[in-house]
Amino acid sequence: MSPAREEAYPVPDLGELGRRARDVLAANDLGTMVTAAPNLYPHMWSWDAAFVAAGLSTMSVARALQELDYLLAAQWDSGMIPHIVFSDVPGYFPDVDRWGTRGASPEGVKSSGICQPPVHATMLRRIVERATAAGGDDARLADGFVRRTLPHWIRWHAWLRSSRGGDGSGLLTIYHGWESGMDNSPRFDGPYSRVRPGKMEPFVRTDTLKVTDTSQRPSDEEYSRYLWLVQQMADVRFDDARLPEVMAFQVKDVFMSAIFAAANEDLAVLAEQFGQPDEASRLRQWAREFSDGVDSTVDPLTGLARDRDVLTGEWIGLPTMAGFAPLISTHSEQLLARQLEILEGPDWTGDPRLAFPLPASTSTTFEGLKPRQYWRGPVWPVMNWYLASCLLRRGDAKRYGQLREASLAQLMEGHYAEYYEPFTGEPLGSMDQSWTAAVALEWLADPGNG
Ligand code: 9WN
Repeated sequence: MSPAREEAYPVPDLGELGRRARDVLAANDLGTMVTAAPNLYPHMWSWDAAFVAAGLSTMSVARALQELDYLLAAQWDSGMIPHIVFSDVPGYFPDVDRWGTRGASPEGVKSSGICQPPVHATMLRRIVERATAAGGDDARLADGFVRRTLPHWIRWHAWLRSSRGGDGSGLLTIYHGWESGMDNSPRFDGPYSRVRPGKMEPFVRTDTLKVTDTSQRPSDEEYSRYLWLVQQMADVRFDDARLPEVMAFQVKDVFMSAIFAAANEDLAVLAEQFGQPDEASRLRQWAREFSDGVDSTVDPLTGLARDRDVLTGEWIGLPTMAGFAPLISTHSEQLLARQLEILEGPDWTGDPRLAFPLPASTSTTFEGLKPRQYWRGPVWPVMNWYLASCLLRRGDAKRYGQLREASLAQLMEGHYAEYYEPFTGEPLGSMDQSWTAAVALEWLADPGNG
């Protein structure tokens, strides 16, 4: 790090950061679930819940497992884990009625009808390791939890593999940008441009009542496409088999596929530990299949991984964070080295204009960069922690340590914001985002030096 950078980094007050993170999670906790954020997202989101559970486990393994249990209770008969489990708090749109999932979801479950990236098994493995190291009640609880829930996590992975990745490409298909978790990323501009909303119920958004600077959120036109896709699914009663025929948006999501590859590996470790060697070997096969699938998308010119529009067959090779999918899942040392070089180069963390040397959601030199708008440029703390934790798993304590230092310095500004402006470090979106607080606790709990 340059001397100027060095100076810009105050030594973080870890105690204060940790206390604030705990306060955010406690305040967002409804008792049954930790909502993704107060006001803006008053429900449980699938991948948020997994990150939140990891953060919670630094304080209470029991509370962390309860969070995962609550999510699992909403699992559909097909094996899908829905992207939202609704609380009774009003004020989020689209709500369960607009989703039209009643009858398709299990009796008594109030959920959306799509999924999100499968980070759960990876977070569960983390929690189990933490609990095992602590011993005593924590270890016993985690042991019982894995024994009881392993079949459900395996069913989730089996559903992803068969319903979304059964074509042998080693890549998962998404039918809505919300499934990627990176809703309005420029990755999806091409596919969305071909979604032509038909006749549907009028709607009133609630997000822009809460984040009143509308430049930070997707546009109304984007929302009408999001809602049209929900309607297309509801029209076929969320029948997985019919989605390929009817959906106007179908993308092979490379980042989600990499997450799936890593999660299969983690679930295989748990299956092995818990006496299920046959399941472990099936999961390892999927891990390999999807890690190869991700590698196969890399553009030899840019070195970045690409999505693919299923309906047109076109590659989507924009410089977004998804291009670094191989950092999560590749077995190729050569590809890993190339990706790290790009990551640390002038288009990403090496851009001297950055407030902190952290990867943004798109390259900072991308012509379509919108530094304040959601997934079109801001820095997302949760993504940085996830990528860093993947590097640490590979034994790269040095880079983990650098990302940790920069991430903690970023969070010193006093909020746990959903996302940050890359050049000024201004907090944006929700100011009390649960997963941001959760990953702060993870950074604090794990200095990464073993
Ligand atoms: C739609 C909850 C979720 C995250 C997503 C993020 C955002 C929802 C929204 O908030 O999406 O699912 O209403 O904008 O894009 O990654 O899980 O934090």
